[in-house]
Amino acid sequence: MNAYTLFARAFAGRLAQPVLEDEGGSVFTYADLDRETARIASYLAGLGLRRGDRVAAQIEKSPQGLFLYLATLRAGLCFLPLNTAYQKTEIAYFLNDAEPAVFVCDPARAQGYREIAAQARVAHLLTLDSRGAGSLADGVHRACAEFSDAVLADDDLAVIIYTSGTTGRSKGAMVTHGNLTSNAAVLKDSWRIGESDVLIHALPVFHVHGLFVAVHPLLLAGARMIFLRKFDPKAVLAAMRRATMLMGVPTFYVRLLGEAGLTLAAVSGMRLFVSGSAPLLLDTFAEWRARTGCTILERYGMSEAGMIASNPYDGERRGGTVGFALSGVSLRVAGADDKPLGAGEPGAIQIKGPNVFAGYWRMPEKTREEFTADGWFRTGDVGQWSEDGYLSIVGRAKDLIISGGYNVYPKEIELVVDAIPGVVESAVVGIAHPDLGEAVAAVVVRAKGAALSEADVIARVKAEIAGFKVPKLVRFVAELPRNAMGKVQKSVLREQLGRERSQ
Ligand code: MCA
Ligand code: AMP
Repeated sequence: MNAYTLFARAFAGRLAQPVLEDEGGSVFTYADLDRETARIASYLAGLGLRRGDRVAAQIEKSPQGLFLYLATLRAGLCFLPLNTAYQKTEIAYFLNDAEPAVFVCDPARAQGYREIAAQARVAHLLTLDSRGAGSLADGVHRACAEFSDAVLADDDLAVIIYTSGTTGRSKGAMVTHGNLTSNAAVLKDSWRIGESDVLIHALPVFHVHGLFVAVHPLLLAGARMIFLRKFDPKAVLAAMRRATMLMGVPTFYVRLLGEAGLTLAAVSGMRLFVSGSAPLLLDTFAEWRARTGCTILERYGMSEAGMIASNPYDGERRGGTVGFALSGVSLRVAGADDKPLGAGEPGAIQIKGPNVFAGYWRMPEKTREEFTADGWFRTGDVGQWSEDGYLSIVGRAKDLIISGGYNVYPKEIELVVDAIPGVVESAVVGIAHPDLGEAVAAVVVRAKGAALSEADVIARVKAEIAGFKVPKLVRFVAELPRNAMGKVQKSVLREQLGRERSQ
């Protein structure tokens, strides 16, 4: 069914209660949310949009931005959230690939995007700023405040989330209403989310973590969010006085541990800390427990499957593991022949369930490759069971760097670095980083006589692509280490860079 309809039925008895409080202290009730999403849905329908049409959005975090997303669910449109760090060439790719009918961006960027939006035949270029103002808001203002939700089936498309690929070309993961509703219900129950909960929402809302995990189960429970524009450890710490839950990437917890104010007393009202999107280091897990008396609950997910596994709410939350498969999700750790392995044997994590996406947008071949012959989705992560059934993520089969919870595919960065005049070739690897977990590093072979510095490479990449993808470190070598097959040995580079940093 329509995911919004499910949420609305759940909060129908709580319309006068607050759902969201923003940084300026404005409070929105469930009735406000229902009315504003109806207005936006009416407005979009009035533009002539039809079921399944894409609505792309690269907007700053705001309550109105969240309402825009929920309105697209109501109207049976397909939402396409885009990282605010993306630059013009990155945005042009998404617009051309997804062919949205509407693109909503920050007013300050609209002029710069006009040409690429026209080239991609986007019918409506609208704006929305961090205070909820812009041409979208102007249009919505006059729209009808009542809207009948589109009647949808579980397999109807709700969202396309772009994830980078090993070839450097991003793939759009098609997420259905059924994916959203099944995951929302399971998380609400697994983490015991109830109407008295108050979540500190400090995540970006263009990824699964901030847009789905930190919103849907709360709506289903009739709970409340303190909506912070971005993560700031001091603001999060202050919000803990009025909150019960926090969801974050490991970097949130690392940075909060750097705050002297993080004490037993500061967290006394908090009942749950959830971490995910990247591995939580055992040191962080242990230090958090020592400082706060609370045990972080680590869970595991991905854009293609929402949440997959979680440590238990009751029972032992074990550091270095992601617990058990969530209810309704089947999970196996498989060998090279796709046959399940037993405890202690590392293998490919494969999954099945109502949370698994419908495939990659207009990439049927790629979709087929990512599923086994017997229908299991290959996550690209390497896992291992403990004797008593806890799952640990012990590596990645995919060449992926996760920096502060953002995914970076080395190939994409290598293509940009290789295009810099004076570069012969490059290899991009992830190196351990105390704050971000992993940081992007580039190893570059310069052309003879080229006077290219580390700062030059960084500046050139920064001019082209999102800041979180830019190498934090660049090293020059005479040649890249290769194996007998001619493949660059990234493990050798990682080792060399690791040694250099520990000296
Ligand atoms: C910002 N910068 C980064 C990152 N974020 N560099 C590397 N990695 C990052 N993650 C750079 C900027 O380009 C900028 O560079 C400088 O840091 C300061 O930018 P600012 O925006 O102020 O950064 P910040 O506020 O310190 O952000 C760090 C952050 C943020 C709070 C950790 O990255 C964040 O909110 N991450 C959460 C990501 C997330 O939600 N992932 C979920 C994906 P310069 O100064 O050079 O310009 S969903 C997922 O993975 C699955 C489904 C799952 O399981 O959840
Ligand atoms: P994304 O493509 O942004 O959805 O990122 C999904 C990837 O994040 C997964 O395939 C994992 O590699 C990683 N991930 C998510 N949660 C965890 C976790 N708790 N521990 C380790 N890796 C994780």
